[in-house]
Amino acid sequence: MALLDELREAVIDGQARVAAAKVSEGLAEGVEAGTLLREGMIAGMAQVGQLYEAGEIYVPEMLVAARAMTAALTVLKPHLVEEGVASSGKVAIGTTQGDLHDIGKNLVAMMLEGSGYEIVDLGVDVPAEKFIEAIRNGAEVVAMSALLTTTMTNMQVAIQAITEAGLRDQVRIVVGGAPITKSYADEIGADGYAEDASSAVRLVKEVLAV
Ligand code: B1M
Repeated sequence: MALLDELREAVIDGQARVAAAKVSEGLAEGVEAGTLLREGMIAGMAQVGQLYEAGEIYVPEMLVAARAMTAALTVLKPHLVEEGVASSGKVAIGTTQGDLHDIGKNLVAMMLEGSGYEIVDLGVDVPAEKFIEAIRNGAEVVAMSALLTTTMTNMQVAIQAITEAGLRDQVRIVVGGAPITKSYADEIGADGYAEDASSAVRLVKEVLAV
């Protein structure tokens, strides 16, 4: 579809206003929010990653692409409500220490919020102490996101610190992000792993039901 191609190109080229306008246009034409997200925006970001790996673009171009993605997500947010999830709870979410990638984390937070969960967004580059503080303030679930192989190990550091603080039994810990796998989540003692934002909503519902 031409509109999805244009949305993808706008994200790749970092044209924030065009990306946001294409999302509005798509929604007005009846294109599903999930289709705009997956086939337009996320496909665009995947291509940005490939271009970066191939040395065809550099960090500044990645940054403007991320801004375009964020602008498009802002328009999409009210339409990203997951259906059929009724339960609620308090979820603290953040990217692990050293990690500044927040688009995926924001998307997970938006979907959870749209599904009735109270979100405490701890932001990016979150040290273990901030997760601990959020648990002490009543978070029932901690969701950690990491996009770098160098920062994913800080998930384990945070889980260890939460355990040492005597809080491990009163919180469910879920993890995700491009380099994370189910076996890594098991290895570091997390309660669950989700591949994308919709499965994160299902996962949070599951771990709260245990
Ligand atoms: Co960076 N970057 N980046 N980057 N960046 C990657 C991750 C990379 C794969 C690019 C590449 O080489 N192909 C690579 C990592 C390599 C590695 O570790 N193996 C990389 C690198 C190397 C770097 C720097 C080191 C570059 C440098 O400075 N030399 C640097 C590190 C900065 C830091 O964090 N300390 C850096 C910087 C940046 C920018 C700041 C320029 C920018 C981020 C801006 C921002 O986020 N505000 C950026 C971007 C945009 C990317 C790519 C291109 C796109 C990431 C993204 O937003 N994807 C990325 C390449 C790629 O992913 N293809 C790349 C879209 C997003 C919707 O997907 O985040 O995967 P994602 O989230 C998904 C799932 O993973 C899941 O659900 C989301 C929705 O489906 N999920 C969860 C995520 N978190 C979850 C938590 C959960 C559950 C599911 O909890 C339960």
